[in-house]
Amino acid sequence: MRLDIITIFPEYFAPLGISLIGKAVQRGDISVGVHDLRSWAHDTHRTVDDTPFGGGPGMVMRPEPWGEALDAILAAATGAQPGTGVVGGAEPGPCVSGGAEPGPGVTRAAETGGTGPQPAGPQLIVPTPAGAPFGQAIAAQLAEAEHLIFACGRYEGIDARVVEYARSLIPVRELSIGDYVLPGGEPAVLVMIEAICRLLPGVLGNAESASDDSFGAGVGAMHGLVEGPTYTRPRVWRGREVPDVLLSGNHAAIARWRRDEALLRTARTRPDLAARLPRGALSARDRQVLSDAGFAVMGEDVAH
Ligand code: JAH
Repeated sequence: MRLDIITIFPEYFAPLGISLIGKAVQRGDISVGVHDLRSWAHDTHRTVDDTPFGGGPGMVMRPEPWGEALDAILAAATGAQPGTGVVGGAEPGPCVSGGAEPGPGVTRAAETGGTGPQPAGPQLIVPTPAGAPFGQAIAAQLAEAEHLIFACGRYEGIDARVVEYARSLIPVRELSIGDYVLPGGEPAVLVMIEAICRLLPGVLGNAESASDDSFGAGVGAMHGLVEGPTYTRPRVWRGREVPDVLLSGNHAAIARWRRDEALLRTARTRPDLAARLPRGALSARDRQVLSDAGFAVMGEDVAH
């Protein structure tokens, strides 16, 4: 997988050089380019912002550097192999300005919604509080992508014509990681890259961990539920014991206990998720567990 990030703070992405992603980059499973937007600002102060048309507070990112940045990255993607990833470092290669002619593979205007297969070639991801919610399902879709380009906005956002222009070249997704405003898109991009890359084959190390965790990738017993508690040694710590069932060796009982805990925790802390559980997701036993704990269970009084 190829990742390109456009930002005015390239140093922000130093963490991509460590841990699971750092190792995947070293192996060559992922290549990362971090690009300073100011490389494509040509005035003496390398200005990337300007006052908003129509008035209002703050500043807006100017479209020209963004257009050149996208053209250059798309040209590099379709021409020779992209240069070696630059993590937390300087701008790779010379700035291509003007007529970067997108070649085959970047001229589709198709939108990437829904759950279908990922388009070949690059797509643009723009973090914004106005975007569609980024969740595990979208992370799993994007883990199938060939090339993701992330555009980090700052200030009051990027001139709207940039996304419009990008959509004329490649699929674009505006995504939100939650209902809060950040000073810029950088933290959201790190979050999305971590969530996507841990799903890549070989990146996590333990193939089971990704499918059985909270929001497990659409399969598995815990789909749609958050995880219950986990324990390791020592069996007794500061007077607190690990639940006996986990030491019983009875795998069916352990699985049932874990499901009970996941159901109760989901009902307690994520009523929004509990309400969205699809019809048929809860067994009679599941319903009993929830109603014993005092939760109203939809459909429990419905005769079939
Ligand atoms: C803020 C550009 N969903 C979280 C999120 C994502 C992006 C931004 N804020 C919050 C943001 C300023 C400029 C993007």
